[in-house]
Amino acid sequence: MTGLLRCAPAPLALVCLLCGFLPAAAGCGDADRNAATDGGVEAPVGHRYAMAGEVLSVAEEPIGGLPRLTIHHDPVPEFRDLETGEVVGMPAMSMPFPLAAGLNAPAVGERVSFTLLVDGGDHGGLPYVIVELAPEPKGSPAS
Ligand SMILES: [Cu+2]
Repeated sequence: MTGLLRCAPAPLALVCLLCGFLPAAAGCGDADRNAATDGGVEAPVGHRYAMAGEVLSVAEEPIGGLPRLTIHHDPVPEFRDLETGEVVGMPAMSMPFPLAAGLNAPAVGERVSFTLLVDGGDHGGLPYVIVELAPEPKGSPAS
């Protein structure tokens, strides 16, 4: 299903409305390791970004079976527009993040570093999911 693999513009457009971040949110970027081809066109599958931010809230109820965090994340300058592949960056902002099964939810107020996988799937209604998460040492600079 190569259509899905193409940076999922539709679901990400929805995210745009929610949190203001560009369809680039996921970043069809340098991290494209699962490229597939569709009539000769590169169709990246999953993109990962190393991100960091402060946990603002943890939803009481899972959404779509996944814990849902709100994180104010640091800027991600390498973010790419999902449709054009152009580096557009994503500024610091607060936005919702589903947490992959098996990961422990952090405490509210904690600074965390995390890996965001954007694969256009359905992770509690969002096309991306945190797949790694760890507390960030206090005083470490935004990365
Ligand atoms: Cu964002």
